[in-house]
Amino acid sequence: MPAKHDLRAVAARFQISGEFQGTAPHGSGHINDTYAATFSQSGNRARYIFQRINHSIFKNPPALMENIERVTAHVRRKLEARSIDQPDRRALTLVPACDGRSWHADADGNYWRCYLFIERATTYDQITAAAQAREGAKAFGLFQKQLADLPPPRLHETIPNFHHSRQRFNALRAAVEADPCNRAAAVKPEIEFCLRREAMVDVLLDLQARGALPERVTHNDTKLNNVMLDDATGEGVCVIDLDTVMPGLALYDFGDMCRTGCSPTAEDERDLAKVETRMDIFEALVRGYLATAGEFLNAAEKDHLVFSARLITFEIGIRFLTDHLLGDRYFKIRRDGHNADRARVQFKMVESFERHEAAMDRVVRGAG
Ligand code: ADP
Ligand code: GN1
Ligand code: MG
Repeated sequence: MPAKHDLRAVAARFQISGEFQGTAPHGSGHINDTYAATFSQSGNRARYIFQRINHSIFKNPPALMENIERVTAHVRRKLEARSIDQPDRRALTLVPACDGRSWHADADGNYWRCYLFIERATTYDQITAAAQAREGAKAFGLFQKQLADLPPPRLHETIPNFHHSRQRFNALRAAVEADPCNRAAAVKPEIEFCLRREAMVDVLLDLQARGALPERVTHNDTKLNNVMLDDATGEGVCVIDLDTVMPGLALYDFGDMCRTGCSPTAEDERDLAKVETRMDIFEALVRGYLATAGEFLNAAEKDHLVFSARLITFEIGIRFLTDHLLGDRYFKIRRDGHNADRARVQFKMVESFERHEAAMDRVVRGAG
């Protein structure tokens, strides 16, 4: 696929030595445009990641980049203080633009950033082994732990109320009522599935309002393809996709790991018969996450790990369904009905988590 943008010109605006050799779209994210670019530097090949920030979703890219600068520098300082090896592979490293900023705005109003490419590590849209789940969850838990003492000020909310499940539910209801693309009738069973489960959306928000669940610095987009696993050791080496790192609940992060890890399928699988909870993966996620986050989570957080899997899966399903009804304006799609397919997978997983609730509770008790 040819690049949509002039990446050579973009790359020239960053502090990179050597000769630009080429670029290609990279990864399978739904939000940003990501490219890998290759440079020749004194005869060696070096790769960089260039990303065009989706500014229709992230309304204030400079504020978002300020968050990422602070977060990556904080993690980096921690790694260096402990003399952890290969800090360049364990935290994203921003490459500065020629003017010293961490981003470049082009003439078309696009915002670009550049990271060192993390070599010899891979992200997986579908995980196939419990060890991958354990390592991914361990890395996300460590990430929360590393950011627990991020000095003030509070991070910018790059998307306000991102995980406000009540607002997400109300947005679905509004989309059903407006039905601008006349799609509601064809997804009536999916809409009814959501309406029957309305009570779920207030549970964590109420606990937070009562002070039982603390606000923390969280990642907020912990699908398992947002952590790079080392090709040689399998270790969760680096947490990536930091656009939504901001104040949130730890449970949102754990829930999204379960959403993306527990089903053996991709999140857009069309054969719903294959969508089921893998209990060995759930156990690996719990054990991996508690290995790094267990020491700071409070009792209410631990008590709601199982619930968070159901809630976040439901919430993301609601978002896919809402986007389908509104004409696919948010998530990138690659086929007609893609967002409806994604929503159906989430709802199938919600049902599966409901059926497995007792077994999942036993796993958490056994791991605690
Ligand atoms: P999106 O928000 O669109 O999901 P990501 O930041 O997750 O964008 O990047 C998309 C993909 O690009 C990732 O899944 C990963 O495979 C790859 N990627 C991102 N950053 C790096 C990096 N620094 N080194 C290597 N690969 C990366
Ligand atoms: C998006 O950026 P990406 O593709 O990792 C989305 C997440 C959803 C996810 C569903 C900023 O994540 O919230 O859970 O798709 N990110 C944003 O796959 O909306
Ligand atoms: Mg991503």
